[in-house]
Amino acid sequence: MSREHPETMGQQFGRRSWAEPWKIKMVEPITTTDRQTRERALSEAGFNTFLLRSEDVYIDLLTDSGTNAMSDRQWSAMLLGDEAYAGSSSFYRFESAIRETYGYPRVVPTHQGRGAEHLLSQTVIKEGQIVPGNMYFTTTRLHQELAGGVFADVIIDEAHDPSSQHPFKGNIDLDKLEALIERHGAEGIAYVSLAGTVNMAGGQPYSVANAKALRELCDRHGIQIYLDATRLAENAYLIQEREPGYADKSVAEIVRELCSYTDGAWMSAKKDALVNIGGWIAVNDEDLFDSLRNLVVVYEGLHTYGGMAGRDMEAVAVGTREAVSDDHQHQRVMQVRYLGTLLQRWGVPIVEPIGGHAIFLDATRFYPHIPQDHFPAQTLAAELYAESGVRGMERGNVSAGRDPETGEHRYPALELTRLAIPRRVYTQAHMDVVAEAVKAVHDRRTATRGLRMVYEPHYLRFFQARFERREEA
Ligand code: P61
Repeated sequence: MSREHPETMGQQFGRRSWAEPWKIKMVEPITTTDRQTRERALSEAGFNTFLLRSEDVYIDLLTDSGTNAMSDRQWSAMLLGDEAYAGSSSFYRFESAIRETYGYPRVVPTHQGRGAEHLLSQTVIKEGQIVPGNMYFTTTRLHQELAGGVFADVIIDEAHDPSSQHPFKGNIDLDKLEALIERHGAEGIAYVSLAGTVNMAGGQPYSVANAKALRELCDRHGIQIYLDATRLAENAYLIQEREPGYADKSVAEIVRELCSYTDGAWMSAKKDALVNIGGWIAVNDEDLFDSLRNLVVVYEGLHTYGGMAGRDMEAVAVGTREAVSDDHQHQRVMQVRYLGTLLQRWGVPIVEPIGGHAIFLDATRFYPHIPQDHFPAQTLAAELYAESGVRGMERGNVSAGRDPETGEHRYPALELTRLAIPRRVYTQAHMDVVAEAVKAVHDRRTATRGLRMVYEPHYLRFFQARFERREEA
C-alpha cells in the first residue's frame, strides 16, 4: 500500500468494502495497560489467560461465548421478562423462536450449553457405549464420559491438518463411522454427536451433502443423530458461500434444512444467539422429551425456565431470530476473515480455511522449537497477552486433557491458540491492533521458551491450571 494513496479495507483486498449492519448506541470504555502491569498480571494468573482479571485485558478474544453485544430489540424485550416460576410467558416466546428457527417441536431450556449436554448424556448414553462425533469438544466429551460413554473421533482426516484447504473440514468420515458400527454393533453406539462450525478444528463447517449421507447411514442402522447447534448459523453461512446449490438459500433456510437431518439438537445460546447466558435442548421424540423435561428439574430449574431468568429467555428469543439474518452472518464471518487474511499475508501460521468464529494460530508452526509438553499454544496465548493486552485461549495439549485410561496427556494433532471474535463488539480498528500484536509476537518467536505446568486440576484442567516460564529450551 502506498503512503500517498491510502486504500480502504475493501480496496486492500481488491473488492468493495462491507460495513457492520448496525450502528453503536452505547459504548463500554476499555483501556490499554503497560507491559510491566501485564507481566505482573500474567504471573499472578499462572500464565493462564482464564485466570486474568478482565480489567487487565485490552481486547478480549478469550471467547465468543456470552460476550456478544445485544441489540436494542433484545434489551427492550428483556424488560418484558416474565419472572413467574412456572409457565412464564417468556418461556413460550423462547420456545416459539427455537421451534421456528430450528424446527424441533419439543424444547427444554437450560442455563447454558453444558447443562443441555449433561441432560442429553445422562438420558441417552448407556455405560460403555461409544459416542462418535466430528471432533471432541471439552464439555461435550466430559459429559459423555461422566455418563459412561466413550467418545470416538470420526471427523475427516483433513480436519487434523491445519493447512488442508478442504472446504468442509467439519465433515464426518462415513467410513470411520461405519467401521465403528461394525465393530460395536448399532446397539453399542449411543448416538452420533454432530457439531456445526467445529470449534476445536478451527471453526470448520460440515456440508449438507455430508449431513444427508450421515442421515442415510444412521437410518440404515437405527442410530440417532444429535446436533450441537451452538454455532449452526455460522455453519449455514459457510454452506451458502461454498456448497453448490446453496448460494440462493438464506441462512435461515439452511439452518432448518441441517436440523431436518437430525433427531434433536442442543445449544449454548451464548454464541450464535447473541446473548450473555442461556441454552436449550430440543428434540423430535416425545419419550425422550419427557425424560429430558423430567431431569431438567433436578439439575437446572423448572422446565419453563431451566436456570434462566425470564428476561434471559426474552433475549434468546429475539437473538435467535437475529442470528439467522444473512446480513449479520456476512459481517460476522467477514470480520473474522479480515483478521485472518492480514495474518496470512504476513506469514503467520493459522488454521485454514479461516473459520466462522475465530482465528486459530497454529502454535506448532509458530514455535517449532517448543515441544508439545512445554505447551506451545499456552505459551503463545501468554506471550500475546504480555505483548499487547490481547487475550486469547489455548486449544491444544492443555485443553485436550489426559486419557482417562492411561492418564497420559492426549497430545492432540492440533496445537492452537484461539482468538475468538465476540459478535457485534469490536471494530475493524480493533482487528488491526490485534493483527499487529500477533505479528510482533511472531517476529520475536525464536527467543520464546515454553511453560511448565505447576498446578493441574482434575476436570477441564485448562480453565484453572497454572504454569511457570521455562528458562531453557
Ligand atoms: C467457547 F474453553 N464454548 O468456545 P457453555 N458446545 C460448543 C461450545 O463451543 C461450547 C459448549 C458446547 C465456549 C465456552 C467454553 O473448554 C471450554 O454454554 C461447540 O459454555 O456451557 C462452549 O457451552 C458449552 C470455553 C467452554 C472453553 C469450554 O469459548
